[in-house]
Parts: sequence; C-alpha cells; structure tokens
Amino acid sequence: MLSSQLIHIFMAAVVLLVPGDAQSTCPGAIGPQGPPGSNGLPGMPGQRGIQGEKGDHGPAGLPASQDAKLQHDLKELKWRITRMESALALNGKIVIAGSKLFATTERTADFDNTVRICKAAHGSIASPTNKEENDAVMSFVKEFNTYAYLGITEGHVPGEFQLMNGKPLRFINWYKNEPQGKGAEKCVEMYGDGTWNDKACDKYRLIVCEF
Ligand SMILES: [Ca+2]
Repeated sequence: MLSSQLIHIFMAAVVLLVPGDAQSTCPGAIGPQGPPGSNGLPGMPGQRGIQGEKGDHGPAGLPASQDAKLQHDLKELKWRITRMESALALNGKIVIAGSKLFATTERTADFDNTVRICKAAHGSIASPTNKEENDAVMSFVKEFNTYAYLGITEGHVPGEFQLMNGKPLRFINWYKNEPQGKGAEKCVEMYGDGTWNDKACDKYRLIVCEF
C-alpha cells in the first residue's frame, strides 16, 4: 500500500520536473481555422501501363454469297449504276461497248494532252480493240464532226503501230493506203467513217476517253 503511494508520488514528480516544450507544457488558446489553401500543381503523368492480352477473335462472318444484306446491297448498287449509265447514254454523254465505256469532253487537244486528260479522269485515251469499240469512238467523231486521236502509236520500227501499253494491235481499221507516214506520223487519228490514219501528234483532235 505504501509502496503504491510512493510510486504515484514519484510518477507525479517525474511529470512535473522533467523539462518539456514550452508550448506543449503551456498551450495557448487555439486560434480560428484559416481558409483552405489553393490547389497544388497537377502531378506528373503516370507511367504507361502494361499492354493487355490480345482478345479473342470475334464470330466468323458469313460468306459473301450467303450474306443476304450484302447481296441485296450489291443488287441495289448494280441497278442504280445501270440506270445512271442508261441516262448518260440516252444523252449521248457516254457510249457503252462491251465492258468498256467511252466518253468525250467535247473539246479538242493534241495527243499528249488527250492522254493526260483521260488519265486525270481515271480513264485512258480511247483504244478500240474490236469493231464494236471502234464504232463507239466513231459515234463521237461523227457527232462532233471532229477527228479523234486513238491510244495507238508508232513503235521503233516505222509503220509498225501498237497499243499504248506496247501490246500489238489485234484489230486494225486503216484507211486506204494508210499508214504511210514512214516514221514521220507517230500518232493515229480516226476519220468520220471510223477508219484510221497515222498523223503527227500535235494536231487538235476530239478528246475521247475510255473507262
Ligand atoms: Ca497518214
């Protein structure tokens, strides 16, 4: 009992006698809380995360032949293109011959510019390879009463003409006694009757392109 009292007295003495911080031992009254500080600067961007695993393949699509919507859309597209072609052909804007479609700008140009203009239109200078195609070009020559250059030029051998891609001619329709330029007439023009004549390339002829 006595020892217990002594311990308490000792502990009280320790608390009183051990020097401490003045503020902690003599705290003043707490002042009013200040306003919140302004927001700090944004932090640095975090590091890029690890790439996730590749996902599973989606379900396989139908083959085009069995895709009803795709088939319907194709049918619709074909129908619309056919109508558009028919309307343009009706106005004489285009002439369809087999798989080719011929058109004229209704203007004239020399050979090089005709090639350039047709190419710029994503086509090429008219190069008939059969009678049907030749007749298609002829229809424009007759309509505008102006000869047209063809996509046929003289090769290295005088008198030997070929298609622009270098392939030999499988169809020819030379006018009587043509070609007779003997190397001096490198290009070919079409007359009003559809026949061909070798001619210098710097004349102005009707621009007819094929697509
Ligand atoms: Ca000639």
